[in-house]
Amino acid sequence: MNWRKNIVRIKSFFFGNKEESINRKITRRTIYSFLSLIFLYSLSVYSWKWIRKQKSEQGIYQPLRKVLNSNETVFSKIYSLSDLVPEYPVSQAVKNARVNGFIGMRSKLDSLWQLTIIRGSGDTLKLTLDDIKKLPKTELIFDFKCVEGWSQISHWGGVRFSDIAKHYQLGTKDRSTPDIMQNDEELYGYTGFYTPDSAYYVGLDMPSMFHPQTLLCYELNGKTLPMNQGYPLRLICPVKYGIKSIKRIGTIYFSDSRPRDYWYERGYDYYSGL
Ligand SMILES: Nc1nc2c(c(=O)[nH]1)N[C@H]1C(S)=C(S)[C@@H](COP(=O)(O)O)O[C@H]1N2
Ligand SMILES: [Mo]
Repeated sequence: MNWRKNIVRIKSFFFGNKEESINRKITRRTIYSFLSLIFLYSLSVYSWKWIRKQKSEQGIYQPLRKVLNSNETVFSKIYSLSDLVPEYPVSQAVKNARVNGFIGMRSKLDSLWQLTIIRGSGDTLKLTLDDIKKLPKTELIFDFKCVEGWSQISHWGGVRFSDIAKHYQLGTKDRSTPDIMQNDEELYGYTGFYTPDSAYYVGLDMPSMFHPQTLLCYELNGKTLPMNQGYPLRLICPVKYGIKSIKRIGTIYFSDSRPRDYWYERGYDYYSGL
């Protein structure tokens, strides 16, 4: 047999030829689909095994963490301070807002609670609830979204974070009045929060903190914030999933690196933008 004939045979084995019978054609294609099935299956098993062998970073395997981080790059690029989340009429807000998450809220609240704001090293500001209530009140009725998959329209009242920050010169390294629109060089990159017992903690990027609808809230449905909704003061950041809206704030601080974040350390997206 000469080599030419062999090549023709091999070729028709893989790709068929004009005289091929229907039966042979079917057999050939069955073998193909079988082989590709086995190939794709092994590929997915091997890639999952490979991912599992990688180092884990903040509660999640590194390759998956990379996916979350690149999501962050895209989302923070399209984020705009002037894009407001939709607001609703009061009639659409739920009367009994759902309570979700009790981390950092199990201990008894100190009756002498004050908000601690660490402006920079050695410069700490303490505010009472009355101090905070002296600033202009802002209300927000919006669709609150939790990563667990539920959402509801709820009605909050409090002070814009940007109003507090401007009034008390917060978030800048030189303690000047912050101005996010001016691409402020003096502005820290992040704001961090802790509950008084430090059990729950979050970190948010400054553009989200200075969003005009980001509030430090002391009211729900026009009344004092209930204990399980974060009394005396909670964050409502409507451009983020609910995980970032920390209830019962104890301490606020600023930093250029990402502050610790409870759910980030357990494998969630740090940015958690909507
Ligand atoms: N201190 C504290 N804040 C928290 C949580 C928590 O467990 N502890 N859970 C978060 C999550 S996951 C959500 S969805 C919202 C829920 O707020 P709600 O209880 O007012 O519905 O609070 C956030 N803030
Ligand atoms: Mo949540």
